[in-house]
Amino acid sequence: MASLWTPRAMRIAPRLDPTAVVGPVQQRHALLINPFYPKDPHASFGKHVLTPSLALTSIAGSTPPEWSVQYWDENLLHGPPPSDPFPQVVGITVHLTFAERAYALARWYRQRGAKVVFGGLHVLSCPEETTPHADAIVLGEGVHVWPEVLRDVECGSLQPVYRGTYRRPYRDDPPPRRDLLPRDSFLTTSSLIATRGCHNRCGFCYLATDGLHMPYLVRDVEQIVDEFAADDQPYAVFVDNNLGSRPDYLRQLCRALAPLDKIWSAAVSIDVTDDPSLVREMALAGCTGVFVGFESLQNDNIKEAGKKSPRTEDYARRVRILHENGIQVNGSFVLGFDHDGRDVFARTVDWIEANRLECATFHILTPYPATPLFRQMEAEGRLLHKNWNLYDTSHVVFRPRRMSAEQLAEGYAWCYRRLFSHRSIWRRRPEDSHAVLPYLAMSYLYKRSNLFWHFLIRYRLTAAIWRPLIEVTRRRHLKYRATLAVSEQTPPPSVGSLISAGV
Ligand code: B12
Ligand code: SF4
Repeated sequence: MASLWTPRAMRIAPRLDPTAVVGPVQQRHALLINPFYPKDPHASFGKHVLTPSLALTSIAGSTPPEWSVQYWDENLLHGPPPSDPFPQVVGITVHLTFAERAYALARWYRQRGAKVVFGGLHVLSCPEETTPHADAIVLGEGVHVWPEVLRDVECGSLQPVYRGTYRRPYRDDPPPRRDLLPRDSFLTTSSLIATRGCHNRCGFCYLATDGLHMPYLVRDVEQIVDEFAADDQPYAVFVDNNLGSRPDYLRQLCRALAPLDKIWSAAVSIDVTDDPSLVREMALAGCTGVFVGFESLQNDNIKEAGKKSPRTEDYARRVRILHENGIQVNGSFVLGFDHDGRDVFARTVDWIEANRLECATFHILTPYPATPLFRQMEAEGRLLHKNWNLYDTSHVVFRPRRMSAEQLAEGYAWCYRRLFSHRSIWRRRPEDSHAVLPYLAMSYLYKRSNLFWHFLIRYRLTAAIWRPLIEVTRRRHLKYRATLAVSEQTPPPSVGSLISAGV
């Protein structure tokens, strides 16, 4: 069983010195902060340094050239954010799980003379709560609003609220500033995004938040190819909500990516397998893993969540289509839906093992504020509290229908224990014997090495350890792909890659 002892640095945010004295405000200097959040010891710490969020690098990309900009991610364990030079503006991305930390950071910088601007999902969900903590908030899309915010700061006319719209052509966004990222600290700095929104609107998803109008928009495939090529990394992670919402676009993107000879993974819904020829195109374009939101193996749960999805009885066949194309599957499962009884835990993990999913993530059902699920739970009096720190999908924050909150919490922990056990890792090994060794190496490193991850993150060794493995994977993939291309009729045995998809 993996140790659940968690180093202090993974649990508690770095201290902000209340007595610190700072230098004069540096005009036209902006500091962008991704605040600290505590890590779930049941899951892998590795996922936090797989690939960075694009929120702040996107904002940095639209910063006017006369401004200098600095990026700080507190989760890289290098202490509190810098204060020398002292920024004129601090931009903070706010999610509900780290809202409290964002408020503490804002207080510290505002007391010393900086203007603090908030953006991100929680600002959109709970504007009244966030407003008093910042000088300005940006609701929704921030890239096109940010230059206006900075102009207003320069003129001394900063407004309390700015509104971004998701209705502009997506191709107009400048590329994110990946050059600001500490390259050694991430498995890959190539977080890419090609699309926005999703063809679904599940009641528990943040995309169903009141006031969020995010049509499915796509960028030009050439923009994606150029960004991937420019970042000089062998592996990219698409952070799109659902890269497969428009199959025609995904096909076009795959054809454009194929000549790069690089590898990538992406989140897709399982209906991407409706057309196996599209899955083949993904493999031929370098896709080695997908993160699939199966959510539940109970059709009633899927139906009530409003997700348009194939019947769950057909999931196994669809997983096989991905495996037959050498694409690893990281399945995402939500526990605690109204039709889930106490048998849900064993049934879910049994299914994962029977279908040899290389990886899986579990989430306790969490009603995000301002979503239909939240309204339903609130109306039914089932919310246990509104302590957002615990709305992180690893704590139970509502009263489940068919089991107790304690049973749900224990079942969740049990699912991870079982998934990361030697027995389960072995049962899920790829059928292709050549792929077993890399799969085991990756599984043990990713899933059973949280203390090692702490060390790698702290000493910026993530890239040094992972890149050689990625390069080996890329080469294996290229060989495999050559066999795929010539044998369209008889699919060759699946090859495991070291990289499991997703977050
Ligand atoms: C990369 C990623 C991660 C990474 C990095 C997270 C991090 N905080 O650094 C990892 C793998 C570690 C991760 C972990 C988790 N994640 Co995550 N993750 C994502 C993902 C896939 C991409 C984020 C991204 O780059 N988006 C693209 C950027 C451009 O969009 P954006 O963030 O909305 O930013 C825009 C605006 O909001 C605004 N904006 C944002 N910040 C700022 C700041 C300023 C100053 C301004 C002006 C504007 C602005 O402008 C930006 C450009 O328009 C999203 C899904 C998604 N596609 O967004 C999920 C997502 C954010 N994650 C989510 C969740 C639930 C989690 C986990 C709890 C999952 C888990 N159980 O482990 C953990 C918790 C970690 C945490 N507490 O943050 C949820 C959040 C739901 C919610 N309502 O809060 C999302 C939305 C996924 C989902 N579909 O449910 N995640
Ligand atoms: S399919 Fe996934 S990304 Fe799309 S709305 Fe449902 S949960 Fe959200």
